[in-house]
Amino acid sequence: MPQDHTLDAYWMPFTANRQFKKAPRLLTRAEGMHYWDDQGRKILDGVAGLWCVNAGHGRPRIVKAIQDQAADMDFAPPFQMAHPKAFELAERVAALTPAGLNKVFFTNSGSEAVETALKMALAYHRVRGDAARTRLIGRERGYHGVNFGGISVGGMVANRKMFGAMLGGVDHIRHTHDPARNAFSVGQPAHGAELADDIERLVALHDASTIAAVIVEPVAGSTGVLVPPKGYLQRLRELCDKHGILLIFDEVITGFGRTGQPFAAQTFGVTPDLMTLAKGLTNGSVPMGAVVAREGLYDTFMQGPEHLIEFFHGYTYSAHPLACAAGLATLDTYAEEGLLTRAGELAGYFAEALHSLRGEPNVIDIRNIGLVGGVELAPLPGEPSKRAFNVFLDCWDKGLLVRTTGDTVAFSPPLIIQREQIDQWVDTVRGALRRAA
Ligand code: PXG
Ligand code: PLP
Repeated sequence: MPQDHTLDAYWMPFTANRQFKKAPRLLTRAEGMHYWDDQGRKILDGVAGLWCVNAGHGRPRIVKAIQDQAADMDFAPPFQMAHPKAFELAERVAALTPAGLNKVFFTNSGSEAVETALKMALAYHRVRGDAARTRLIGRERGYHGVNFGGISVGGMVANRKMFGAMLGGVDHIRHTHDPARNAFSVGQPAHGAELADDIERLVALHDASTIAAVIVEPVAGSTGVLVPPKGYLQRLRELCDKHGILLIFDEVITGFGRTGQPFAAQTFGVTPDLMTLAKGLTNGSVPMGAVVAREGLYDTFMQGPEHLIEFFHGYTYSAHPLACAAGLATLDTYAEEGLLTRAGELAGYFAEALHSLRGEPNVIDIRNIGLVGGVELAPLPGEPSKRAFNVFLDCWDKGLLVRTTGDTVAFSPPLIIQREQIDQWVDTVRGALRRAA
């Protein structure tokens, strides 16, 4: 264990810094389904790093691609210049996304992808001559990263309340979490399609002519794995079409095979106008995000003199060569091993295993789709999120990495997981729940 002073300088993100620094959990190696900590303990990765290492850790093809790219060319300016792999990766991503979504803009994270998509939506209406459409609609309990646009349309109170007024002109539709009607649903809940009609309330309040876009996660991940009720996303799509509002799916977690198809848009059969991606795009190996836009949306920007920049936006590290190399090798790995549809093959087994936790102490709901699941616990009186955090610490002690959010324990493993490892996750969490009772 490092000495105390070596832990001082690092201000850790989204972490209980003082608690962590008293008893650090340090990861030093990773391969396949496992991490090893600084004590040499082997830890089963139940959360794909942070919902991102979909092909498992240390995949040789990805490692080699990054090494080779670093040696060949470290960096290429992305403004008024480019390198071949950026085009190649864009084409490969476009081939996986739903038909019609085929213009790919690269960022370095999911948060940046969200900012980019929101700006695209605003600029799109303006270049169309519909400049009054400036309002952005998010959803309660949404997570869209941590930048100002993302927290403005986001709906996590703790991520918003410290940061002042954020963006103006934002409103939110209701979330879909309805345990009274839907607790312990296996897969998509039966009740709640009508919650999409909340769009009509905001249209009545603000008028459709002022609304640019609606952004939702097809499955809310960070706020506790909230699976869309049957028919809900279809209804959102219909209402956005009816009112000329763009629909943005934030697929940062759901993208790259998590729900059983390459994208949740395909799993649920609903195509958005813009889609944000990150995480699984490079298997978590090099930071990268992307926005994928409808063909016609891109075309709308392509007017005016050809020497002028059409969209005043971009990052120094957009389409970074290392990220593009990693992304191409990642997509090869997914394709070779059929990983983008593997969650669908395992979903039945996983659902049964996960729902076997029903009846364990303090379990008040279980939710699942594809290879993502949430086990919601009754909060300790007066101490929200502590019960789940204790389960997290207990599992860590027993050699399992889980992710907790609020009082929900989330399951989101690499898509290479074996059935015995699903059992190990469920049994370890079961033990932790019983020990905590
Ligand atoms: N949108 C969604 C839907 C996400 O899940 C982001 C945007 C932001 O991506 P970046 O790469 O900027 O972090 C995310 C990220 C958690 C957790 O505890 C989830 C995320 C990030 C950190 C923690 O569930 N998702
Ligand atoms: N701040 C300053 C002073 C900069 O010059 C730049 C980029 O040139 C940025 C912020 C943005 O950095 P990035 O493009 O990596 O997002």
